Amino acid sequence: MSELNLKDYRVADTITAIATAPSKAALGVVKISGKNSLSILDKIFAPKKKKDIRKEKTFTLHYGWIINSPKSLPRRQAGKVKSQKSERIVDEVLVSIMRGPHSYTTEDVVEISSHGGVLVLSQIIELILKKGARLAKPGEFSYRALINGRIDLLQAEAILKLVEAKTPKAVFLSSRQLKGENSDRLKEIKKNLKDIFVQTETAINFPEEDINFDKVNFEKSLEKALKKVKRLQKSQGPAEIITQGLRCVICGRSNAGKSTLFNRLLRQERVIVSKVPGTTRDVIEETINIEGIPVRIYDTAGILEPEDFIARKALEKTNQVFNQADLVILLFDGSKKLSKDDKFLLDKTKDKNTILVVNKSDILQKINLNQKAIGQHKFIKMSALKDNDLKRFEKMVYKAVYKKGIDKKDLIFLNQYQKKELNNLVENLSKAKEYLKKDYTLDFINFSLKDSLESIGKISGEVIGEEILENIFSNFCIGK
Ligand SMILES: Nc1nc2c(ncn2[C@@H]2O[C@H](COP(=O)(O)OP(=O)(O)OP(=O)(O)O)[C@@H](O)[C@H]2O)c(=O)[nH]1
Ligand SMILES: [Mg+2]
Repeated sequence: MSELNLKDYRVADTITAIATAPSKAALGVVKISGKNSLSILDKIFAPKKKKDIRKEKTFTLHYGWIINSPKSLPRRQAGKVKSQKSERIVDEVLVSIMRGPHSYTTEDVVEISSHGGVLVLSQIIELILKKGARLAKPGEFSYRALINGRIDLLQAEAILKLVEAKTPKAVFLSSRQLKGENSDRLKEIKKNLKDIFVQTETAINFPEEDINFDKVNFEKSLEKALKKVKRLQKSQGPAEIITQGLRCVICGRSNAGKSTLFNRLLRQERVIVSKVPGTTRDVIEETINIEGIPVRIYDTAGILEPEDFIARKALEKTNQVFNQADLVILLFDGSKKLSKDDKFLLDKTKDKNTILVVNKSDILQKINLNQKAIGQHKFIKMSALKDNDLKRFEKMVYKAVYKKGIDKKDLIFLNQYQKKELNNLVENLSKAKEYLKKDYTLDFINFSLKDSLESIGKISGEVIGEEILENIFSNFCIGK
């Protein structure tokens, strides 16, 4: 992606870009935004019906031809152009007009739908550039929407996530955020905080007026705001999992049935299964879909004491995916007593989000796994071979992602800057609460609230530095 500099984002310019993927396709779209959009269109477009395109209403569609005319022929008509030199015609198009402020950027926007050839699209762009527009930088249309107040930073993030979405659930959640549902949540928190901030300001600035500072009510409001913010903070983890996939590693001693379970989950014979211990000697990754969540599932090698290079390498890779895992599935062979390897792995997963699976429930059970060893982990007995309880197991995986207290509708997508600010927000509000409890002077509380309000402004994009904006929008594709 090209380097981006906010100084390039001169908002007075009329900008243009190809909005569709640069490949052979049935249709392609070129966008123009800015105050000269319509006058530029007028210079390159010959509508079928004679009309002054600059005067057409908003949200109207016009059929005609893009022409490469050296002469200026205002109010030309497609019929006339066609009968003249054909090399002047670039393409047959449909043009839509969206006048500001009711457009994506809030400026006058024109979208030209042409045939999708790369050459056609670049010829149209070239014509538009010749008539005075400049090429848009990555994300510049969305940037204009942001600074013109059409969207906030949460909605900008939602646009990015919508474009990248890999499952229907990710589409659903990002479109909710784009609609402004999370923006509204943030606005409400801001209003609450502003109210209590004003109370501290008044009490500090007018002490002589003996304003009754109602500590009990103040504490209640603060607590309420903190709760809402913490909920917001909690709902970002699962959102990330929904877009990027949950990393789920199957571990266990040799022959426990890891590869059997892996194949079952994939519904295909993806990896080799055999009764020979040490069959799998690599880490294999596949993505499955459990109730709309992409799960990146890893089959690993069961050898814990490698004797050759391949086994050593496999163990190294297993450790790597184990450390990054969001969820560990630790498999035991139910027909055998707990081994040294089992105990070692149990100890290793002590602090990990883990599901313990006692496999091979279809044959005689000898396993001696007591409650102490199970601890806080989720636990299931099943048979990967016979498919018993596979659905119940998948439900457990799903639930392991959505921990208690998280409402699916609640999820929020944030970029790294917004995440940092949300953490600051929680920290500052907790501080304010602490100060109040310890009867510190109101200045301390006032200060923390001020910082909190600033964090909210940074999350929504109201107050945000140029450098950060540059970084955010350079992740967008050109034309967005
Ligand atoms: N009876 C029974 N046998 C099973 C079950 N799951 C797996 N097996 C058998 O156990 C043997 C080992 O299965 P794998 O899936 O290869 O085990 P693994 O954990 O991947 O083994 P390694 O790759 O060697 O670490 C095979 O013969 C499977 O058919 C089960 O639920 N019940
Ligand atoms: Mg295996």
